[in-house]
This record gives sequence, C-alpha cells and structure tokens, in this order.
Amino acid sequence: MTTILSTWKEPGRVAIEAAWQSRKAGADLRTTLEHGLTAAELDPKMIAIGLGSIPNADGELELDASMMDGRTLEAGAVCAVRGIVPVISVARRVMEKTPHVMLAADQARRFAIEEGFGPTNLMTAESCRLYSEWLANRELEKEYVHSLDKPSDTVTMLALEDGPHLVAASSTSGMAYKKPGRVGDSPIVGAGIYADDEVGAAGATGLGEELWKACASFRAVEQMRRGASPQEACDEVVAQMLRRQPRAAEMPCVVFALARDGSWGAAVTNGTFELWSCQDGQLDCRTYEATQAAAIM
Ligand code: SD4
Repeated sequence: MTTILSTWKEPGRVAIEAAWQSRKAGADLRTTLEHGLTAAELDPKMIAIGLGSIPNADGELELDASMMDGRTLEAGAVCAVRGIVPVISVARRVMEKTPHVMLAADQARRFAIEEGFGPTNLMTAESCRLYSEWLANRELEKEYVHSLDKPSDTVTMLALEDGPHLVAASSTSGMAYKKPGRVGDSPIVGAGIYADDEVGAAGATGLGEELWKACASFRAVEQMRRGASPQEACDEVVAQMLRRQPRAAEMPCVVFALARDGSWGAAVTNGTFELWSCQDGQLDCRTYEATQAAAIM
C-alpha cells in the first residue's frame, strides 16, 4: 500500500495526481514526491508554487523547498532561490549530492545552474498583473493581508510505503509580497517537514513564522513517538500554538501527520484547510476546521 498526502485544494490535487502517476510507473518515494511537486511548480496557471506564483515585495519570486527521508534522516533544502524551477529537484540534489542540508539564495541558484538547471523568468503575465495591483494598493494594505485571502502558496506532501518507509517534501513561493529575503517554515527541517521511519512524518503550511517558532512538524512526530495518534499529535501542536503564540490564531497555521501504521490527521489554528489523500490511487479530499483544536486548548 502507498499512501500520499498533499496540502490545499487546487495545487494539492495537481501534485497528488502527478505523484500517483509517477508512483504507479514504479517511482520510489523521493521521486514520487519530487514529480508531484514539480507538476505543480511547472504549471503556470497554478499561482501557488513555482512558475507564475506570487512574488515578493520587489516583484521577484523567491522559492523555498525541502525533502526529508525517514529511513536515513537525510534532508536537503533550498531557500530564497530566484529564477529556477523546479526547486524541489534542487533541494533533493542538495540532499543527495552535497554533505549539506541547505543552500541559500544566489549560491543555491549557482548550485542549481552547475547541476544543469536553466535560469528562467518565473513571472507570468498573471503574476505581473497581481503584483501591479498589489503595488497600486499597498499603502492601504497591511503586511501579509493578501496571504489571508490566498493561503495556498505551498504544497507540502508526505508519503508512506510498506516497510514502513516515509518521505516528506515541500515547495513554496512563501508568503505573498513578502519582504525580500524572508524565508518561512517550509524549507526548515523540523518546522515545515519531518520524517522518521521509526514513528511517522509530519508537514506544515500556513503562517511560516509561527509554524517555525513552534517547530511544528518535529513536535508532531515527537508526540506520535510518545504514543499520540496523528490526529491527537496535530491537535496538541495546534492547541499549544494557540495558547502560546497569539499571531497563530490570526491566520491558518496547519500541521498534518502520517503515522507509520498508515493513519493520519491534521489540525488548523484558524479557518479551514483541505488535505488530499491517495491510497493506492484512491483519491479523497477532506476539509479540516479550526474548531477541533481550539476545543482542546
Ligand atoms: C511560508 N508556510 O512560507 C509558508 C506559506 C504557506 O500556504 O504555507 N502557505 O510561511
């Protein structure tokens, strides 16, 4: 049995369908998630991640991505990379071809170019239009206000196969119109993703500053290590965020987890969150609401 999870309705569907196609054709879990995220990154109509997503306050796309293998605890990540897609593939190469975990900004781009990735203009006509609109109204806007309307600028995926063996991966354009150089939780091992075959895997999406401070993914996996179900683990992480981090209540902060026995759960601090699942090709999309975690505070 192969189980794949993927965040957010639209980009999540593109990613999970592509991931399953790849898996069906015989891909291992790393390649399955790489192909899933690549499909969403390269789709110019998908404003969530990669090509044609929402730029920073300078009108430039800065992308973050990460991958972690639960068998070996190997991990690779890139952050604030401009003009390269798919960044998930660059993150995987950092994991597999360097002794490091993360490469940043221009030096990550240089590594990607050395690895054969071609520099690309990532702004589409639509992302330029959205940016111009934002620029024209920016005096009226509060920082991150657009992100409240468009929370789905990240796809985080978890995958499990018999063994059990797990891999986690994430790709993001980060917060819409973010300060140039800003990096969120998604490429940070323990914040945006975590995987350990001894226990399970977890991922995060939403307001990255708060998820990072909470070490959300690592904490969810550690809750499961102590015996919590994935749903209990996510509820506890979110409840603690709501108790200790007032900003976490203002925007969706999501943590979701997949245990090595194949069960999974998710929780969100504010609003709603859609999580796709695929069990040997059987697709489902479930909506999680903030009320459940708030209730156990
Ligand atoms: C970030 N966590 O960069 C990402 C944003 C996100 O859906 O998940 N949006 O903070």
